[in-house]
Amino acid sequence: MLKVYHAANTRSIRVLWLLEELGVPYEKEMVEFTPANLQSPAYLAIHPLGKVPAIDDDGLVLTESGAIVQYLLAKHSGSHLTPDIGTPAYGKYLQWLHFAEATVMPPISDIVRHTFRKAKEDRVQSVVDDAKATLDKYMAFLDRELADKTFICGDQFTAADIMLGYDLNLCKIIRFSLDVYPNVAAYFARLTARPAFQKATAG
Ligand SMILES: N[C@@H](CCC(=O)N[C@@H](CS)C(=O)NCC(=O)O)C(=O)O
Repeated sequence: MLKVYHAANTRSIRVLWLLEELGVPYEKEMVEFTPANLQSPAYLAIHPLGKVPAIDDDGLVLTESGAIVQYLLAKHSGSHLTPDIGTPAYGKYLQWLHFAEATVMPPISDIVRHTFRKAKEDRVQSVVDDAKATLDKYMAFLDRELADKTFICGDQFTAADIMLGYDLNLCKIIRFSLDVYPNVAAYFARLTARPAFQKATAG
């Protein structure tokens, strides 16, 4: 059975959320999210960089949450979670799917590292301040984009919402308030109301 290496609050939520939306059975392998465990020989044999998520699909080990999402969609008839391949809408969908990891996550990661993960003496406040200013710019952009949309690609819920929804959930966890971006806040509320999101974030 498909195995998902998961740790609470991490990008592996994207994989669990997608699998819940697809109704594909999986086995959840909890990963202790400590440097000692992530960098242990046993875990590095699964993810050579010591990160989550990773999946093991009958011996095929994949890392990179976005790639895992695209692989699982292709393998498990996830066409209801993407626009039709090859259409302009599909191009926009890919843009948003990758925007979530490639653009939005770096400032969030900076805030996480310099607020929680690094030793107190290694935290740099100016990194946090810069990251918050960058994130504000991205959220304001997202707010304009969502002004007349239910989901990021329009009326259809897609896997790009799963990728982005994780980012917004992390904003909540790090107390980066979404209240000043009303369209983003309403969008996030729509996403968190989904049973699949609730199952994926339950533990
Ligand atoms: N681009 C990768 C990033 C993976 C990543 O950085 N995961 C974080 C958790 S959300 C992690 O494992 N961090 C632990 C570390 O870097 O030591 C992906 O999307 O899968």
